[in-house]
Amino acid sequence: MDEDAGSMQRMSDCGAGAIVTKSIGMQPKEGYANPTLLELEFGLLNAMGLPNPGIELYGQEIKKLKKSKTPIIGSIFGANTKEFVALATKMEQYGAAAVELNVSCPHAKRYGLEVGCDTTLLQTIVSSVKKQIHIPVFVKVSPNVVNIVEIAQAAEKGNADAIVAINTVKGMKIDLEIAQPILANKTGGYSGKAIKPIGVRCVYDIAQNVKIPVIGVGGITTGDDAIEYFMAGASAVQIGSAVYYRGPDVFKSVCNEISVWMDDHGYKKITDLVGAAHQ
Ligand code: RRO
Repeated sequence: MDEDAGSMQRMSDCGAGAIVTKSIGMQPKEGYANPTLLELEFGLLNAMGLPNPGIELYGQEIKKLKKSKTPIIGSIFGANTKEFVALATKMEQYGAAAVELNVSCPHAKRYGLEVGCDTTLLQTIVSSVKKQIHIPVFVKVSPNVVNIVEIAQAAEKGNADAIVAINTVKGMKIDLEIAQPILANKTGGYSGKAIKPIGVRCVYDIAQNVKIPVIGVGGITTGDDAIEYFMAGASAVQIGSAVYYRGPDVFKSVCNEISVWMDDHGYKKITDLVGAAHQ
């Protein structure tokens, strides 16, 4: 989603507080062959393959959307420091309110995890981007690592403004009749309800070990899910797969559900919930 102004406008109209773009790279990219997305019992499995129009063309989409006033978080992926700096600079020029460095796609050859697993490289990328632009820099980290806290700390050392946790969990679905993985790429990233406990655990661990804010994402479908992430230490949350399950009105619905829960339980501010599970 969010590869073009139309889909982003729709999310904005439906009450999203900010919009994270599809991850954008240096060149246009078609993505993997179909099948690229499967609905499984408890979530979605995707191997889209970073399809995007490339940073030059993408500027037009952001410009079309600028009228909506909803902050845009420009998600970017690169193969090296130079590419991340160039992409972030463009996103700032286009008017993005922040950039999100995607160093965590589970099936992006040369991009994604190759970058996001190397703490030294990650710190260099983040600090180089930070020196170049003036808008906040978020770093989206992967659960498919031995120690997600180390990765988040490397981003913090590079002066990241926030950590976004988590990207999808690496998975596979095999068709019994043909005895083959169904996705053309064979492996993919699992999202939706099934991964919420993994995301909550990652946010909890990261929040305990970094000083910068954490943005929680992974399986948030209801207000209760968002509150769980707040209690784990998230200051804000992102919603992706739930748009598929509940439609684009999910943003308003989740906000209303959070408000009702807070009223029922005597909470006045979201900040009173943030990190409550650590006390
Ligand atoms: O495009 C994708 O296949 C993709 C990306 Br960029 C990502 O960050 N996470 C994911 O599950 N899929």
